[in-house]
Amino acid sequence: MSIGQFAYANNSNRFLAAPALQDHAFAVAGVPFDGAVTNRPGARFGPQEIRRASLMLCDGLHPVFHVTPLGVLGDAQDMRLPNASPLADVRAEIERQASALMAAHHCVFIGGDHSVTLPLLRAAKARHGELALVHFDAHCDTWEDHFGEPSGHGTWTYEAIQEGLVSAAHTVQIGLRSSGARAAREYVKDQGGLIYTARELRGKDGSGLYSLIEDIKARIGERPCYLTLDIDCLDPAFAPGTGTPEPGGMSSSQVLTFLEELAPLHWIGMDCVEVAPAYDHAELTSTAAATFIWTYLCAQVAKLAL
Ligand SMILES: [Mn+2]
Repeated sequence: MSIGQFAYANNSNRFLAAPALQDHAFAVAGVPFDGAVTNRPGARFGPQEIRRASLMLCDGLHPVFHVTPLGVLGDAQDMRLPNASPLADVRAEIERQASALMAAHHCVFIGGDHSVTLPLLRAAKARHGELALVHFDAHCDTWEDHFGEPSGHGTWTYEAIQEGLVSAAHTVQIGLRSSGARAAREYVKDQGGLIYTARELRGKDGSGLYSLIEDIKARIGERPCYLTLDIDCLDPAFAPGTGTPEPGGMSSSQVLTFLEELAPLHWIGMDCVEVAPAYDHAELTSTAAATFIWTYLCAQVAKLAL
């Protein structure tokens, strides 16, 4: 036996130290683009930090789902993107690469700023049809323009509904709390969807969230569902390393309760975005992101065994 067999895999640059992507059922891919932020940039470095934080999760079974994604997971590394090109060109390239990955794998994408979700949804809609959407965020991302520009990291939800990528009635936003015009903040609700603001979630944890989670499951039913998780849904105490932090947010345990209890939905993919390591402390933010992605993957892998 070589000593390497026993070494803790802290030198891998792949999620959970998984192998390079081949014919695995599940794929992780980085989308290192942060050219559409309004405030602090840096989310292009999110994927590599989240991968590094994931390494402590690489050896063992999930405590709720009793599985590991290792064996069915490969890491596709980061997309290579035309970072200095117009946003539409960057998004076209993200969509092209995401489509190729989705054709062969159940995909988890690691951002990147939240503008990357629009092309990921375009690729997912082409494959699965109109999607249900579960959207964790401090921000509604339903602004009709981006400080005078047509699109950015705060417009994609509006655009996804307008384009028919997601069904407004089956869109659920969780954790919202930022300032903004009422028309933007309540857009999804006005279109027939569900919003649970961070204020409504105050003091609710564990079983205190179950009835709300049952409402979400009843609303979405069997529809193909996409998860987008902006790390700034968390309070900055749990996730300081992000571009647009908003105090008064969710706790890590609240998000984990949602992810664990919503596991039965027909998930077709997810992204986790807006981790900006330069503003992080003690790897809090990247560790939270890695744990959320790991929880999602374990929930899906557990279903394979049923
Ligand atoms: Mn946000």
